[in-house]
Amino acid sequence: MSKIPQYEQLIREHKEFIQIPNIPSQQSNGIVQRYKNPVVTAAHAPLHWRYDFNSETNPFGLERIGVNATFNPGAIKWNGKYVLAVRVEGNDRKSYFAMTESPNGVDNFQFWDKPVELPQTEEPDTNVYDMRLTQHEDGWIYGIFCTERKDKSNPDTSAAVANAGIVRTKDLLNWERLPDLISNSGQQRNVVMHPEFVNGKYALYTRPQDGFIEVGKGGGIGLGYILDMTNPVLEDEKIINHKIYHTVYELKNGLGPAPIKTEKGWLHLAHGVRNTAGGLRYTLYLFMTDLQDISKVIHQPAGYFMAPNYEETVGDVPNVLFGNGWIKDEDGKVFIYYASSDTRSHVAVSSVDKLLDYVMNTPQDGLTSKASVDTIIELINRNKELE
Ligand code: M1P
Repeated sequence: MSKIPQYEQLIREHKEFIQIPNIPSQQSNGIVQRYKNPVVTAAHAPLHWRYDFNSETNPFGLERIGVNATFNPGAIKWNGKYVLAVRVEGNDRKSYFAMTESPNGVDNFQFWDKPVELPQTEEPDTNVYDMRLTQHEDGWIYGIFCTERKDKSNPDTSAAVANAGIVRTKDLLNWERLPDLISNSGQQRNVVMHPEFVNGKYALYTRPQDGFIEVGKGGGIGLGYILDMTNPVLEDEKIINHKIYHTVYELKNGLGPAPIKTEKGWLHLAHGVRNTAGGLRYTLYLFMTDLQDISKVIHQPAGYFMAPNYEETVGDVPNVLFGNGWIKDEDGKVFIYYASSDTRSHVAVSSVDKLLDYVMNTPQDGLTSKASVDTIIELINRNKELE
């Protein structure tokens, strides 16, 4: 048996591509430092997932199984490596999870040998995406993701039901599937586990919606509690961070990854969505909740801290930044992993100190143009006192 003639060249070029060093991009607002290249793209997907290397069964050396996009990664520091649980989407539109790791968090991301083989419940998932990883104090690493299935009660071929699928692991290799979330909402996406027990219970952030696409009356970031993750019945779900008219989270408001604990409060990364003539616009924003009462928002700067830049607006679903993974290093550095336009994954680097300063000292949204101008005038006057 011989390998396809292109084999050596494909392998060499793929290796060279993965090893391209990443460098900080030139512009920075001081809050985060973006990097020039995306960290994970479809071209990073291993060749042995895509090509049949046997020249007898693949005489033309064609790519057999295409990868369309690599986005919305969950993130965790594991054995000293920066590990992402990437949403890999095939040309067939199905998403699956695959782990990829980097030695430094900004480049050289290499996929593990095989994609995650996700155990199924009695009702198989049609599509899975957007895993949030939480290293919980109970000793497990939980992965909570969206499981999507056809809405059998609706004849429309695109009618779907979204719920939170739950897995847990101790090594990121062997995953135990738990039952899907049991909640009062018809649609649950963007479910994230808090890393600590709250009054002996698991705490989960949610984003209930009335319909798969339509948000309806529901929405905003919810918080509820579960006694036993093997029977995940969500209790006391309440919205702690609402959708608000004429803000960046007017249409949808959902949490990204599990919050980072700081001495000032729990730091949250979230996405806000608004509608425009050009479709939905997803931006990233930050807020902080109280260390003792995690349902209490204590700081929320106005608007976004990251929105799609020109290059990031281009992709399968334009004008989207989505972030569901970040890693805090021991020295306080924070690696924010986010995806642009449902196409590729990026990193932006900051620090706990900078993010705290941003969250605690940026004016909040006054909700009117007049209030925004008043805030600017107040800053101008303070600056003039320095002259
Ligand atoms: O296309 C933008 C996003 O749409 C969905 O997210 P949400 O439920 O927050 O609206 C998901 O498909 C997400 O993966 C995607 O990035």
